[in-house]
Amino acid sequence: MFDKVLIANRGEIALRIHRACREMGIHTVAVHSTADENAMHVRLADESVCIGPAPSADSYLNIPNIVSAAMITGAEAIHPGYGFLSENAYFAEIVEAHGIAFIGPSPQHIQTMGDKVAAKKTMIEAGVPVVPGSEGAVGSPEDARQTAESIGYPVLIKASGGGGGKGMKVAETAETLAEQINLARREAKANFGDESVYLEKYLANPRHIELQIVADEQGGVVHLGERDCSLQRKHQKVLEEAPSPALNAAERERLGEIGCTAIRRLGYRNAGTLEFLYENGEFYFIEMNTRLQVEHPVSEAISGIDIVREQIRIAAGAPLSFRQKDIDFQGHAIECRINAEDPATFAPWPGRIVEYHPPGGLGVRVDSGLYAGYSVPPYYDSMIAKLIVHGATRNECLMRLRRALEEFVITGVRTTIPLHQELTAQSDFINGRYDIRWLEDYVAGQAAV
Ligand code: MV4
Repeated sequence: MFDKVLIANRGEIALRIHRACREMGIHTVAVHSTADENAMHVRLADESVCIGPAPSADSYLNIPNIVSAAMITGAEAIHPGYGFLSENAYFAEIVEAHGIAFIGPSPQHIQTMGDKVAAKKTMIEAGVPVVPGSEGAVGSPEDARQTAESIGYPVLIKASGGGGGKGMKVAETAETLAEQINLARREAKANFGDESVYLEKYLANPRHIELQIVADEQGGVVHLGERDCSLQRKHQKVLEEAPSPALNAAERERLGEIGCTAIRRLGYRNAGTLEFLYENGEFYFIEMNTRLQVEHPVSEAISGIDIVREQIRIAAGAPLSFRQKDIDFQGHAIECRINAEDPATFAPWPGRIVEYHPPGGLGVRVDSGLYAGYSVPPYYDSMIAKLIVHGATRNECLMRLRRALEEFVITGVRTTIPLHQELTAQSDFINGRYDIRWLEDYVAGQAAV
């Protein structure tokens, strides 16, 4: 096992990784920008190295500085967390070229899944159902027109280099296809430096359901169940739950089978997430995330598995410490992402935390680097805490969540806690009746009142 791990991230996830390391007897190295010298994970880590000024491009994305920090401190492995360099194949390659273990998949798998056209092709070959669409990137306007005709309108135009919803355009009819493709190409070129796009049948009201998997170097592959991540606003997840209230036992079983079979065929290692759209009882693969995700704690809650611990073990060459049959899914879990934002307008609200009183009690977990007196810097993502609640049933979980939200005190900045209180009181949410459009519609409705 490693003796020392460098944590190439900040905020709650840096703290989360530190905690897993500590429990494994592993020393930690925190790296931080000048804006984060007072961060909780920096205080707790065994060592810390300043890697640059506040802007991410100069610090958390600064590969030479991060690799140098690992070399100087003698770290044997780097955990990239999520965001920043976590899905940068070049970073993974550089890290490995310096004799340091990258706690994640191989650079090749990161590369393939980062190219959405290649990812889809790979998944088709691995027997995974995908959204009907073009075979690879579209060519000439005539080729696109024919493909769209055979898929049927409306069609969605997606960027090969995209993901996360950037550069998507809908063509309702043949008349607007060429124009929408041009718009999508221009956006794709500007955002990803790659103007290739592909077409998919546009699904009107799907749910977003993703499968968490972990895989070791010895061919062990286990899924930790699905998460329903349909409650999103502007492609930012707001609340996630596991299991999905939309699936029955047979559908759940089928999803697990599809996912594990594919991961085995791919020879993928470490933690990963297969993203699907789910509509009318069918799953359609859209993308794969080759990193630890923000919402991983809901899977930990229902499976009892420490995903970060497994990631570290896998990177050190150890086999998974369990098989699929050892996983005994228990109850229901919900995560609320708490952002330093105005709860109505979502305007970022950085500033100094005056009071901080997180909720506690049975089945309540708070992942956060906050403390009274801490200043939320304006340079990074506005998520400041995650509240994860676990209960024997969805109803118990929901009652517990409302109780925990009521206890949560954060003053000095505005937060999205009131939004979660409203959301968890809505009958559609209570009944599990929501799709990927629901939250956006709800927010628009509230703004109109
Ligand atoms: C789609 C879709 C409808 N039909 N693909 C958005 C982000 C990217 N990961 C994929 N996305 C979508 N792909 C087809 N063929 C609708 C979305 C989508 C969405 C997906 C998941 C969660 C929230 C969403 C919000 C808007 C659009």
